Amino acid sequence: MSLESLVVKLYEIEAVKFGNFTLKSGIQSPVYFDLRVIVSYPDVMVEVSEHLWKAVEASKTEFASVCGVPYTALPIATCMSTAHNVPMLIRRKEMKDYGTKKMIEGHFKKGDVCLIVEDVVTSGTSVSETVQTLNNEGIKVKDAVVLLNREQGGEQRLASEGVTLHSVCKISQVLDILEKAKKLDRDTVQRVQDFIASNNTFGNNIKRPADGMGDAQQKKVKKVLTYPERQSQCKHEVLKRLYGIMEEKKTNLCFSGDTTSFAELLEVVEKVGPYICILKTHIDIITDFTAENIHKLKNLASKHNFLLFEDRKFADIGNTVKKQYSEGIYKISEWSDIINAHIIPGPGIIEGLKSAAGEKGLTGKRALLLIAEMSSKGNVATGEYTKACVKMAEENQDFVVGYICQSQLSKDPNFIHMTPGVKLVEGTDSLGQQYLTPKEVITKRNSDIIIVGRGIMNSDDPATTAATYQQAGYDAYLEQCS
Ligand code: 5BU
Repeated sequence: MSLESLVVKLYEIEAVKFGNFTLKSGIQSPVYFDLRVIVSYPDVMVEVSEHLWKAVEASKTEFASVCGVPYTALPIATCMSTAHNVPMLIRRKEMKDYGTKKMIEGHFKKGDVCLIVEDVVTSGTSVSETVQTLNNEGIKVKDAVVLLNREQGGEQRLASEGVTLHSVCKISQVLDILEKAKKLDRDTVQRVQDFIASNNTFGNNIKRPADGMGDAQQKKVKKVLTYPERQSQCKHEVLKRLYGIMEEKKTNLCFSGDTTSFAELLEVVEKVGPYICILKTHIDIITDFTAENIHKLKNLASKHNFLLFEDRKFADIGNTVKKQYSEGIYKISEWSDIINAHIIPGPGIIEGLKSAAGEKGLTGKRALLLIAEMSSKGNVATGEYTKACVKMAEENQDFVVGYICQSQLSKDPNFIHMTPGVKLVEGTDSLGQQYLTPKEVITKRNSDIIIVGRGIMNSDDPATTAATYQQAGYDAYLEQCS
């Protein structure tokens, strides 16, 4: 089958769709590829696999095995493996809870070279994660092959990580073929071209709003906004303050002071204060809580210029969280600039918390983060749940200023991303916590704030260690902006 016939076939079976779609990132896209459907069309599956094989063959690249990015590319890689008698590896998405903690299934030797197989590449994140998992096992990756390259920066990003992307078809070719086959009208083609041109995920984004515009007229748009740019573009007072502190102190570090002793908390915060933009607390684990100690904490926050974030993770109906936030012994709304909540009860929880702040005359001075994703193994804050969280945040921008998450969910500077589960080396603890490095969190996952607890708390020299995290996080931000 020629490439043209294959593309038309993919269109006919709705593996390629045009309309209005919300992508994983929350962005609205006029085009959507859903290659999952090809499992229902074995003839298309074989054709797709053969086209991928030919694309690699033409490049004369050498490899000992193939590995499909889970899940859509798994059957495609299987077809390539069996048709051409090349061994396959399977990457697990979730680590097994029992037996061997393998992330890669299949036989391999350290130093083996593996070819990655993928259905669609946008930013290259999924391919990159698979490369990382293989690399962790000592397997090398030099090349990846993809059926559809959306031309939104994935190829460049992978190249920057030393992986050459071979594409069977680029989105520009898809549009060309479908327009010639009279499946698409000019307007739709133009709409998709404009979208692709203005939604590049890597480095400088070349905006090409209209046909016939020469290179010289093309406007360069930066991918990552600086802290001052984010500050001037966001609306919420708390967020403006936060970006101001991040710029002034050159830090995106939030310290999580998880100790049961207030005396110890105050002592360590005095040391790490200069290096952080936020102090995160779990006030209900403190045994020697007093209003006087809160007063001291607030003084430290002013002295070292950081915000207070009580990680209370509210999760009840509006009426109850309202009291939990303002009443009881902790009176959180009186001292904590930022709080967070699960969305499990629905938007009433946001309303309840917002009204509690309002009743204390603190509207605009208090802000909420929604817990969109978690760092712990096997957590269920994923997929549709995370999407619902993004929707709720967008509908409550007067109070919600961002997310606790594991990667960027929105490019809008009105939403900040804070990521827990950070250490200088990746790993886990014995109770399911999973750690990423500051560089991974900021440059690869495009989050904004690293949250570090035991990495600093358990260090012999918290001040020096906090400075190390500050540097690592800030360097990653600078790298992202450059
Ligand atoms: P650690 O010592 O760096 O593992 O502490 C992480 C902190 O972040 C700790 O206070 C947790 O309660 C908090 N946390 C988290 O680790 N993972 C999550 O998904 C959320 C919060 Br939400």
